[in-house]
Amino acid sequence: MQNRNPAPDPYPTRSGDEVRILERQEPVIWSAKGRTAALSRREEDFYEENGFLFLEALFNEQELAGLHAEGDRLKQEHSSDGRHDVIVEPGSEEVRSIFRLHEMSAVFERLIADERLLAIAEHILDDAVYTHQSRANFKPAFKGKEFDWHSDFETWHSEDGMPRMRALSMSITLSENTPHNGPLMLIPGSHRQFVSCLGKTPEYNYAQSLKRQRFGVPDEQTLSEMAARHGIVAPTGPAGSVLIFDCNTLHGSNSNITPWPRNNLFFVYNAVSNRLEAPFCGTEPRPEFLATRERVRPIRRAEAGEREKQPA
Ligand code: 6CS
Ligand code: FE
Repeated sequence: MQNRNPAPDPYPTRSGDEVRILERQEPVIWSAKGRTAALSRREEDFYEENGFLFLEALFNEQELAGLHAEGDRLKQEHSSDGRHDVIVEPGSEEVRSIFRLHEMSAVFERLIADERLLAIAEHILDDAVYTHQSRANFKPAFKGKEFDWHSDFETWHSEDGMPRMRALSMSITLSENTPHNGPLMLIPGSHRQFVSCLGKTPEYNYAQSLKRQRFGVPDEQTLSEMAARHGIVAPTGPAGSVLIFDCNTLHGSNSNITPWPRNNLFFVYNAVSNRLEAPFCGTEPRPEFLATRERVRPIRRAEAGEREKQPA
């Protein structure tokens, strides 16, 4: 598909052999600060400066038990049916990711609309929001493989046509994240710059990139410089914690050779005003299970009553 976006691309990437570092053009927090009960002023400042925020133990044990059961159910139900939205590990049949949680499961659909999460997403993005992508990432004990360094926005911009940095991710931990079981690592402050990456995106890149990402991974020199300047952090904590991070924060994770799985849910909230256009790298759009293009539905608040009526 030719890039039919009329305006010049503010974030060119994967267009050849040139690495460029470009300044971010958008704010990190779109609303006026201090106008939400969902985050304290300190939390807002931290997020703005670092491009992430870790909220420890936001969900209680009972809620967590319900989420666990639902995650296990989906994994069991879909582990061997070869669905295109269920990704297995490179070199084995272990389930690595299950996509489209918000359409596959009423429990996860409600969770995405949970006031504690939605209020933060709407505040930071200052707009109604919809689910751009949702997935469960299972990093099984002993065998779980790594995720290479990347900015999600780099992929969503080039392969999905997301125009601006007006999206964020929330990772809800279903198992304890320890320093050892492959927790998500981030480069704080990296969200302020866009690292334009090498290479040219092949068609159907996603079939490979969801197992092991090769395009959209910054070169080693740039990563070394960014890490030297900002350091690397890996928030750890109990199951039921939430890691919120900006769409352009560089992140990745190591493999898991411990006996403890590292499972989490991953929801991407995008501003409705930031809907997808044609992919900026000129490829065919990725399928809907990876990137919502057609079924854009603003997330409606789950009423407290509604949440209680239905079993978690
Ligand atoms: O493809 C995606 O949308 C996401 N998955 C990977 C492995 N990298 C980019 C982005 O986070
Ligand atoms: Fe990512």
